[in-house]
Amino acid sequence: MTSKSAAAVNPREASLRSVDPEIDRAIRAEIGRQQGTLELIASENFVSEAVLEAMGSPLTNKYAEGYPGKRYYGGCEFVDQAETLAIERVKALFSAEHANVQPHAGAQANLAAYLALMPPGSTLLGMALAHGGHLTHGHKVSFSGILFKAVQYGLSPETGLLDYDQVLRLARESRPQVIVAGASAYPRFFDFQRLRSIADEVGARFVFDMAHVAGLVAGGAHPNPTPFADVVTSTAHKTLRGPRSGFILCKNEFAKAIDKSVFPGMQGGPLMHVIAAKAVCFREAAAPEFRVYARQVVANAKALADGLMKRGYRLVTGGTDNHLLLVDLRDAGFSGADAENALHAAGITVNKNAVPNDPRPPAVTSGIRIGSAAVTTRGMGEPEFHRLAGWIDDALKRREEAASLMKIRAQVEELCRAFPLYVNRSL
Ligand code: DSN
Repeated sequence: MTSKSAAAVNPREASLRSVDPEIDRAIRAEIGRQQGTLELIASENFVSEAVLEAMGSPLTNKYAEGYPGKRYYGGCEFVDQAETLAIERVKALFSAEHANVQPHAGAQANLAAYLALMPPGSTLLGMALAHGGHLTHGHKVSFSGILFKAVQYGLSPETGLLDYDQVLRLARESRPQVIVAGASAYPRFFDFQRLRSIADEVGARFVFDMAHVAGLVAGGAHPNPTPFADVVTSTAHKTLRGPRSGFILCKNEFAKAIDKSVFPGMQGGPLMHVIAAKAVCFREAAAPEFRVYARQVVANAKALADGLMKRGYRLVTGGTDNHLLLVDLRDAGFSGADAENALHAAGITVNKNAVPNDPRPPAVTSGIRIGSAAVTTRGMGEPEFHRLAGWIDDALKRREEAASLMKIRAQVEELCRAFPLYVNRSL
């Protein structure tokens, strides 16, 4: 006869609701928020139930430092299968020679890429956060500006577009070891060929951070940086619609250095449940329906851009090629923070965002960034985005009228009910 110790815990015996009602309540409230509001934060999306299932699986229990077939722990035969599937799928998706799917997030992917290509103290040329770049592209408060001599490029004041002549000039002057491109708030394509030739001219490595547009690339709605860059970094959770996490693609020449830089250089045990969820995401993104999705994301962003410009709003670069737009509120008489708050009250979630040459501080800003990926996942198309442009305009004009904002919110909620989300997750 076997006896069960009092210390035994069968994870299936108790639900979250009974073990931790406070956390359960917070999660349910958040699901309700996602279901009942319009999510327009450009870096967010809604993952599938299949991705959620993989993320919530007991693979979280497994330590697997190392790589498939070369682990520092026993019992890795099944997580090896999951990681190998993720690697092969993401290589096929982006036509990459080598992939590392272990970075916990995009910032880690960038750190690992830089440290694989240059020692601390080297020069990094990247796009300024204030011009649409990213903290990890050389901002002084991030490791990228602390560990490296960061030189920053930006947009041309005349055209509002990325100033490639400035990139070339700064590259010639500073002789960087790495040039990084890619953005979190730039609505246009990058000229990969031009950046490649600038990097070649000064003997730099070229890293492209495609975190924002990875899903558009996978779905054929955006050019693929992989043939041009030495290393491509990304997250999986933005337009690519996967779990919150990062990954790195590179030429075979850099494979060993990248893998060593991720583990043991930068991380310990990989999150195997998240890697399994990435594999699911890469499979979903390879399906023909994902190509339809990616095209619709861009069409919806363009519809919203047209709707806002028609109503007199100024957009940085005058429109969009991708999933996001940046509304320039410098002449509007109210700030990005005011706009974010008014839209929040109307059930529309965006983030305040600096615009180039923003006179306001980063916690206030003179812009809002709007993205189309998440609501497109709900099935919304151009007609809904045309309505959305009207609501955004109304909410900003009536930003001090609580009753008007509530009225818009009621219409938003009605629209959300027509495009349900996570229907199997009852509240
Ligand atoms: N914070 C992300 C974004 O919102 O774009 C980038 O890391």
